[in-house]
Amino acid sequence: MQALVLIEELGSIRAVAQAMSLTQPALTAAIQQLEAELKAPLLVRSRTGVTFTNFGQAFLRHAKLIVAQSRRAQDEIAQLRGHWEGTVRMAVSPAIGLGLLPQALRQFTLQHPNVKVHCRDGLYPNIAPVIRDGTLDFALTPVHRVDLESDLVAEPLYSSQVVIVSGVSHPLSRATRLKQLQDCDWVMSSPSRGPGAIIEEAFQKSGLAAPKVKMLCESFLALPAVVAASDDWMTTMPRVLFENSPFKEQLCMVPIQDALPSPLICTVRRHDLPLTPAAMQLVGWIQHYALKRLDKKAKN
Ligand code: TSU
Repeated sequence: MQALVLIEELGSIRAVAQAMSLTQPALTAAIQQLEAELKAPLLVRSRTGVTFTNFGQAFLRHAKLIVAQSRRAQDEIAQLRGHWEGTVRMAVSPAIGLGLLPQALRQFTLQHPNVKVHCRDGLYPNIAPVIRDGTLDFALTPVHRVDLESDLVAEPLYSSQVVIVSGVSHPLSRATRLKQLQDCDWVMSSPSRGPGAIIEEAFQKSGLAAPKVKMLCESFLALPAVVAASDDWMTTMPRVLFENSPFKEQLCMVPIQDALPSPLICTVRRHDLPLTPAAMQLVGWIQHYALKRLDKKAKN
């Protein structure tokens, strides 16, 4: 099963045999034995590589979950025995990555120096398949809770602040009302069910026609650069991303007075997969700093 998961990742039996320190004939024989047991071909081998049959794709969905679960089971037992090792795998939104994550990780890695952390970018709903198949332990991402699929659970952390941003030379960079922006060209930072859709929601609430979306840019590394280099594009991004952007000098936070929706950042995980003790502790640190942040906000 592990080999099949790796075959999908690496695309070649030879590469997988190497990665698993097996000979190619031994790996091929193991896969053939599995195919014989299942009475179904899983792979199609060709000169250009290897692809999955429909049976193979169906089996792979189970294999991924089983491989991820057995890794978690090993981690959990080791951690319950007091051996804090293994890996926590998560995805984070840009607001978390630039906001709470650095402090939370610092505390966590001081506490558990032998637990590896694998952190990647990701927003709901795009990230849902890799939470579902067990690749990730959890994601820290904005979610419309009404929109959450029933096999996932979301626990709220805090609301992030979103701002409208243009290049400094955009003719409407000093606009104060949403309706002034109705003819602008927009760069969306996520597909429609993600937080980038906030601008669509804001336009709808203000009784404006849907914004003209000219580009979908799902790279938060490229987004500020792309907008900074243009005189005609507007976008939305988390305030913390604008404030920390190396392109800040070429960007302008458009001072719109109409309220914009604030995405609720949540911890999202599969409802039927409990977190490992290490994952729980890391989430605990994130919750700790989220609460501190809420306290500070309430005091100001
Ligand atoms: S964040 O979740 O607060 O990082 C976020 C991401 C993307 C957009 C708004 C907020 C557009």
